[in-house]
Amino acid sequence: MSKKNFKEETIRPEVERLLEKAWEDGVETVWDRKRAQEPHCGFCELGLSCHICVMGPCRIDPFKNGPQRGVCGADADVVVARNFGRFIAAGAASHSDHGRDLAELLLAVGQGLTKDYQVRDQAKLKRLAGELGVDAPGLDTAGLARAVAEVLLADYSSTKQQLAFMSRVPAKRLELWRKLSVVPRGIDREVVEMMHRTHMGVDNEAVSLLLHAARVSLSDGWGGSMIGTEISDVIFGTPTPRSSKINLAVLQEDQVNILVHGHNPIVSEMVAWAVRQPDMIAKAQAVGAKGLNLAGLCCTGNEILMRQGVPMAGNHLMTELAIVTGAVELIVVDYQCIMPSLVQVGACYHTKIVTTSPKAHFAGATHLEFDPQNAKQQALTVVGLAIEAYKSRNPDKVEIPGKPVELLSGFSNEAVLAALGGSLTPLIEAIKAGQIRGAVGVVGCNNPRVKHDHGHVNLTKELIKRDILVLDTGCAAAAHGMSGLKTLAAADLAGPGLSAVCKALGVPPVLHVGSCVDNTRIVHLCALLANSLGVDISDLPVAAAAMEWYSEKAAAIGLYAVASGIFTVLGVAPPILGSKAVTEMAVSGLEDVFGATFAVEADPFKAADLIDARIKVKRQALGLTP
Ligand code: MSK
Repeated sequence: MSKKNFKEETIRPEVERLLEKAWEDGVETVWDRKRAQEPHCGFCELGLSCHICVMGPCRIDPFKNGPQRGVCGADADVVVARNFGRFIAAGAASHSDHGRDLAELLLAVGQGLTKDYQVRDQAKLKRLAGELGVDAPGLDTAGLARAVAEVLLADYSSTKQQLAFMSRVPAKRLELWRKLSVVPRGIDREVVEMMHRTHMGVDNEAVSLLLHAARVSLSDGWGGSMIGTEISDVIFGTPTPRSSKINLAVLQEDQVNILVHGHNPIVSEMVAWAVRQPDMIAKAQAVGAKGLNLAGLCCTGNEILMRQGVPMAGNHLMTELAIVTGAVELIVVDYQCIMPSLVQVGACYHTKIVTTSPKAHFAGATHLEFDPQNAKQQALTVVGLAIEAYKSRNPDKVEIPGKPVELLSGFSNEAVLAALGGSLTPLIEAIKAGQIRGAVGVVGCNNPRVKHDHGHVNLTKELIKRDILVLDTGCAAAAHGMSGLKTLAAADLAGPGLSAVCKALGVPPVLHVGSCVDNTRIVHLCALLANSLGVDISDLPVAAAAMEWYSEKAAAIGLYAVASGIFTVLGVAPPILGSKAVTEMAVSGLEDVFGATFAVEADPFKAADLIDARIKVKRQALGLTP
């Protein structure tokens, strides 16, 4: 990359400086590789290339000069819908498999097969057991853990008619899903059925494929992801508000720096335990460091920030740049959103990459597999490797730009309810009075095709200015944190109504609700609000936005939001524009089906206008001032 481009890539001066340093150090980054891929394949961008079978691969010509059908006879609509169906299935599978790992861990806890993990939130376990109908009198914590895990693991099967958490869905919404035959049955079943439907010669009708894609996504949002969130709270504790710091400058020049990256708290929680062990701190000091410093990246960072206040070093596009500081001894990863390039970037410095999941091996990384029996021991080994790596650090290569930014995190639904005094009534009253005009989930990734954090931060600033509360997760949450939007002082950036509510409650106008799987907290909160008001989720003045999304998981989240009745703005178009039928369905037709649609808008200021207009319409329909 030539030097002049750095400013165009990010809103953050410290990221810009590290891009420059990467260039000086001869390190290739995601932005370089993106440029090397340009121009991107137009057929693929439009969803018009098909490699589902080997009669092809095939391409449908969008300009109608070339082939309009693949070798099998599939037209543009079928090719696009099949591809999109598989895209959603992959995203849902990723979240749901993460949830399964947690359900299996809870089962192991219940069976007494691990000493390293326990139930930290017994009250939540009891509540969940009651909700799931397994609160048998006389069951101790282990018995409840076993029973809850068994019920939730059964949701992955193909023998049920509906998932356990359908009990949380407002009656009108569930009735609609029943009419449309999209009530999710088994989590694995819906994904498998999508793979079946999209095999050549099975489902060849775009609307039918899209409806099943919605069913798959619902099995994620009200199934696999929800299981992930709820069990993480049970095992590791339900988040409560806590302050911490964020930005690359949470790395410490005089300490052994360890980063956790990925999604699942199963590994990061153990590493957080290991760095607190006095003998490990002493070992770090013995090699000349002042101590051990742990920080997070991406969603596993969100998990331990929410629950333990462990600082965050940054979001998706900053993962390579964290290594470029020259101050990171080790990155320990679980799975998802971990660029394979981290191994090559690490090799340019002294940074070790440690993989931990049997599902996620990286060529060139050190593999230390974690399981419920060995987790603490493996975490200690990881920390030992980091201390060893510190000896190889080259002080001349160390540069940690910027300053840490304060933030408040930990707003689980339980914490929100507690802040409101135990009931949703004050929030509902504030919405009715127009102090809070609505709420928006601003979520999702970074994407090198979008200026880093520009979409998230500008949209959110616009929304809060208009008295719209923002709830955030994932890499969007880190973006907001680094821009100072998760502080009490940020209330001054909000409109007068939202600002007054935030000041009265002592909360920021942008509430961090967690990682990507924790978007389920948002849909659950919407369900609670809808139930309180006796309406459907689609009647609420709410919306969602993913301005910089890149992953299949984000697409699955967007689709379950829309299928749940939440208008959703995407800053990057999904690969569906090659089909008029599929595109029209996504941006308008779904309104008649689910009472919500997608909109595609890359400009965060225009996206704010779209959301604002939607909120006005919903407020008026409820008889409220717009
Ligand atoms: S980590 S899915 S880049 S939000 Fe959840 Fe960030 Fe997107 Fe991964």
